[in-house]
Amino acid sequence: MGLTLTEKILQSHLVDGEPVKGQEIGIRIDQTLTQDATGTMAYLEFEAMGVPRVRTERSVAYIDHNTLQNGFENADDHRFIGSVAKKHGIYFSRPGNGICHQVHLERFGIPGKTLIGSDSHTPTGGGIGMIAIGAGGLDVAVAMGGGAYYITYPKIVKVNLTGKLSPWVAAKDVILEVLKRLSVKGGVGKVIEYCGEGVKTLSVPERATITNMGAELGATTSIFPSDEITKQFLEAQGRGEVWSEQKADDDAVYDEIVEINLSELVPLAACPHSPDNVKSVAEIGKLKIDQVCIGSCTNSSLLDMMKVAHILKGKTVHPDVSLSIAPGSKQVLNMMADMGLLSIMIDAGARILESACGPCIGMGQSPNSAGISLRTFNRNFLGRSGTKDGQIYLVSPELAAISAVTGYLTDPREIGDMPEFVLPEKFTVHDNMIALPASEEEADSVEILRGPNIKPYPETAPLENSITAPVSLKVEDNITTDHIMPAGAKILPLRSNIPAISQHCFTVCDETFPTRAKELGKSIIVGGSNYGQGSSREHAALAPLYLGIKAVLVKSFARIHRANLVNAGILPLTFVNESDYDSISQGDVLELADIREKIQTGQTQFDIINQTTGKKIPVLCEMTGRTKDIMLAGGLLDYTRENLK
Ligand code: MIC
Ligand code: SF4
Repeated sequence: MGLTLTEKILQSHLVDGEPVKGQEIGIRIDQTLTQDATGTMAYLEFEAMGVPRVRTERSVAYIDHNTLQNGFENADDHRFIGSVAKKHGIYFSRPGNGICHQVHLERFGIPGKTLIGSDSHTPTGGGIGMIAIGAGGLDVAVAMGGGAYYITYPKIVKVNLTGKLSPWVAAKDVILEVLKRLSVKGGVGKVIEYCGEGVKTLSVPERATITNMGAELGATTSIFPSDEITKQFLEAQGRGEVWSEQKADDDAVYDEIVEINLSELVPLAACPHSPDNVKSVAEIGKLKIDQVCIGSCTNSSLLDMMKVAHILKGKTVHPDVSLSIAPGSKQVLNMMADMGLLSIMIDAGARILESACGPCIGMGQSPNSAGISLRTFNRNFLGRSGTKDGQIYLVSPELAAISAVTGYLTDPREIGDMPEFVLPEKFTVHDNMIALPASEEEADSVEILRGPNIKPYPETAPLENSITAPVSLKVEDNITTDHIMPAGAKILPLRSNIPAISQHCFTVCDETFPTRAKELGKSIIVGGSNYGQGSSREHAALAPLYLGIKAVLVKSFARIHRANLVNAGILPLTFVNESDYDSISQGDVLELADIREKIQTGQTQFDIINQTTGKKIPVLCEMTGRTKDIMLAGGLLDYTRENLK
């Protein structure tokens, strides 16, 4: 029986476990990436492990999220990360060099290799045939130290692409179509592998848009084969030598097959407030807009910018609309300048932003009250834009650009003929904003620069034998990490200070939560299905840890967040009967008797008692050998320290 591409790469990197679907495996990690918003914590954790030099083939630290610097905090974090990188053998992509995923694809990604990154959009690397997975910062720290990365051996979904995109229909519409069909939960436990004749019609940046936003499916990752088109892209980056062909066997067997005829797709938009709330432009109708933002790791490639410039040429942004454009990397911005694209955009009235995440993570450009904003980004969760009642639609750059001109949500096919957009044969390569690490001899003398806002990892303790604690918060289905630990210009600077950032935990849902949880000392959160979807931020586990959360009981978890809870030593429990969710109210006291013993002896299903109502509630707590030991130790940091001894 033939193998899928995913299986080939996973099996060639297998260091622990058996390749059996649903079982935990450990894989060797070739490359890691971090960004600054999760990186400070990841490097504090790496330091705490006491490993002098990274043991990966390539580790890169990017500064792209917190670049607003409206206070000393972000700049201090940048300096800290830069100094850690220099000392410990990590390449450092300086602020201004671009968004981690865009730069990594351009300058570091290698087909057939494994990459984990402390950012949920790390699967962008799947666009060149890597197994690239988003993970918590602590998992990345462990991988930098040479440790394996653990995932559930995934089911594999084949997305069979046929046909060719019609003019002005974009790669973004492909992933929006997949989201429409599979939903934000549809990818959990799965890798999405793109195959079929249609693959050959898509360039690397288009493939990367699709794998990037595959994160919104809840998938472990997404991957395209590495073929002649990948080769050309890498050659144009001056990196042809790292290319290899990567593809599935012809007789590979998949768990599910999704058929997409590219020729049949139409321009789509994800409506507020979920990436899977997808409608066609025709269905949405004539929608007056206030803002357009072009950029983010999903759609900020040179190809995207070429299309946008073509549409804006000789036009003026509509008087009622604000248009911002953030090119994905220094390379993209530089080439836009050389090719004259930048002056077209400036002339049309676009507000050019630095190459960084910017508005995508609420770092500026929040829309007006109840403002309607079209964004080429990947997430439109409630409040993420920084305006609580902002109405965010996720669209392609083509649709965004034409709508900025008309002032209404506009079908880009109205533009008329589409020229062929061809990527340059050679990109401008100048890696002068990537600082190299110190040599091993010099490393000892590199001083780590710590700012006053950088506080250590919160205290953990081994799992108690029994836990009796009240429910401090009950929330609904599809809670995102943006609910649990909001981002934005005010809160992001606190990413390296858990006590301070905890004061914002869950405030989107309930402003009184942080104070209440702290007063209770220890407590439990109850939630619905797909709890913790979205970002990889481990702060969504570390802030609850600091606030005394001992367990989270939900209908189901999103993958990265569940792993982050275990890493933080917080018990992840799921209801055996989802209907029991209704039997618990906020304030009820739950008793988890002999929990340590149960986990130690490998019990995966047991009853907990709602002391307030007297009801017995069966719950699942599935822990494999390694996760069990992590839980008992009080989290991954303690576990790793014990195992490094
Ligand atoms: C995001 O898009 O939500 C982020 C900000 O990039 C996060 C990481 C973070 O919270 O720092 C992600 O996707 O993992
Ligand atoms: Fe940055 Fe937005 Fe991409 Fe996250 S999704 S890495 S915030 S650009």
